[in-house]
Amino acid sequence: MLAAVHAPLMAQKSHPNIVYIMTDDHTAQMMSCYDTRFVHTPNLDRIAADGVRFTHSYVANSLSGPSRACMITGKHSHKNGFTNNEHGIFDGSQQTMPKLLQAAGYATALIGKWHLVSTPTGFDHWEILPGQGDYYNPVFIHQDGTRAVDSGYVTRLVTDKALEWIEHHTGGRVADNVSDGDYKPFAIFIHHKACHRAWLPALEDLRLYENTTFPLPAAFNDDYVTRDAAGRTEMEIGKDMDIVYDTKMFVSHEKTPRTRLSASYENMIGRLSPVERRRYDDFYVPLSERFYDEWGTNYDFQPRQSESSVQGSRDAKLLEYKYQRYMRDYAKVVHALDQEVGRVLDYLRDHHLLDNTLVVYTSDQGFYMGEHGWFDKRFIYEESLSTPLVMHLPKGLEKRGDIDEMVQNIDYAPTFLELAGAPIPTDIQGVSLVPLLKGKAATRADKQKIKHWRDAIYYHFYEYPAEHAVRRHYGIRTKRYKLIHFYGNDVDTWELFDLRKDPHELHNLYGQPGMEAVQRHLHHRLELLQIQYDDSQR
Ligand code: SGN
Ligand code: CA
Repeated sequence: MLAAVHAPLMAQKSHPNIVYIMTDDHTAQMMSCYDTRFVHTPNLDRIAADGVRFTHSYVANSLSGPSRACMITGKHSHKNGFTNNEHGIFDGSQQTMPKLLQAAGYATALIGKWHLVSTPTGFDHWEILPGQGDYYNPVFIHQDGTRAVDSGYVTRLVTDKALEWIEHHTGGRVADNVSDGDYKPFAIFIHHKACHRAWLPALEDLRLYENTTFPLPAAFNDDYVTRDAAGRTEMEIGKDMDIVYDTKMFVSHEKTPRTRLSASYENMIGRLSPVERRRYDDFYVPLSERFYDEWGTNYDFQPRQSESSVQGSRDAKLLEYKYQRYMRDYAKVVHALDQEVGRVLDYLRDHHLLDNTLVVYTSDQGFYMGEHGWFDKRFIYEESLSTPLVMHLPKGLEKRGDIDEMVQNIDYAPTFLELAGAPIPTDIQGVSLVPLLKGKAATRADKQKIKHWRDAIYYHFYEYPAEHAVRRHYGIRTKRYKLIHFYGNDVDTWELFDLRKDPHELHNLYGQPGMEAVQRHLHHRLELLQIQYDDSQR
């Protein structure tokens, strides 16, 4: 199935390979090198421990397709044209970083979730999941347009295919034995489906984390007072998580209530073979029977009035049950991801490729793990604006430990191009992170760039009306403050947060006495960013 990629070397062999691993909806709270409260991810932590961890890493538009488009173009959504999942079709004829890498002599490959609707361009080899893809026995679309089911769990299959391509490209040789000119430097984009909703674990991981009771996060019972748009979403664990689809309370077709998404759930687990299904049911059915014995069909969640009215109530008990199930399933899915990333790292180590390879681990955006009572993403609020970003660096990039500068997913394209020795087109809006990665090797010019690094980022989310009902908004985040404008037919509100005093963004200070100067300054900065990025929304 693999396209031939052996071709004469063009790029300098000294240019590093790039292994870019991007997961879906994997948030920093669920990665132990960022947050030790919930899970243990030893392999992801290895990348941070041997390399660098970005502590202020953000996306430009917290949604899958838009994020991917920002990443491969180095441009904000209004420039790359893919603003939302619902109506977006990526224009693959435009300039992209994979195409520029190809032109610089790189072999390029893409495996896994693509989600940009149009056929991938700029990759010598690709094999993608249709749309969101499936966890169990998923279909892959091949470069010749054919579709076929692969048996197994998606996280493992994506990794298998990625390693198979690297093996094919390098001839499987250990790097020390490869003479210059033998194969082109490569860039592979490994895009996992995990850990997207509905968080279906690998069968061997079903029983993990079952004895863990996860602590409740900050603002779990948020009442959204002063934040109008936040109070009008459909992403609350309590009222919006589907008891069958999300919480997996399913006994059998006959014995399970029909919910909005129960048919979709039956389709997802209907992909399992009879033997696999038995293993799956052995775990979830007893849990579900106990749940329905206790709750009957009376598991609907009443919208809450205030925090105090929830505490100790029946709804509070149901909410916490759903939260624990959500956390456990998500944690299991992350476990497989961690193991499979470990397999890639081991492969690179065993083939002596680590010295000459940049390994990036990131996600298409962050996610809410119960903060504000939510799952999903979309908002410019911290948990979903942020995305994990850790890197193993090739020789020559000597920085280690934390990098605290504000970086954004539009910066990946110029970074990879600089490492490939390719010119960075002037219409790319991100900036190369290479100066931040040099450490001891930084030149005076690099130090100047670091000194004058951006002190604010721009964000714009467009997908409304849509699932989860998050209103359109744009905003600015500086080191200390955030200014947001929610806009549209049914909303026109501003929010301002002091992240130092209010890290969980509960107190909207917009229009408050004493905030006048800060507010004026942020409005001005926001306008400057919109001019800089040429976004006419004002
Ligand atoms: C699906 C999910 C949503 C999710 C979007 C976008 N619903 O529509 O919960 O917000 O994807 O996610 S589901 O019923 O299909 O699971 S994204 O990461 O692809 O942008
Ligand atoms: Ca996503």
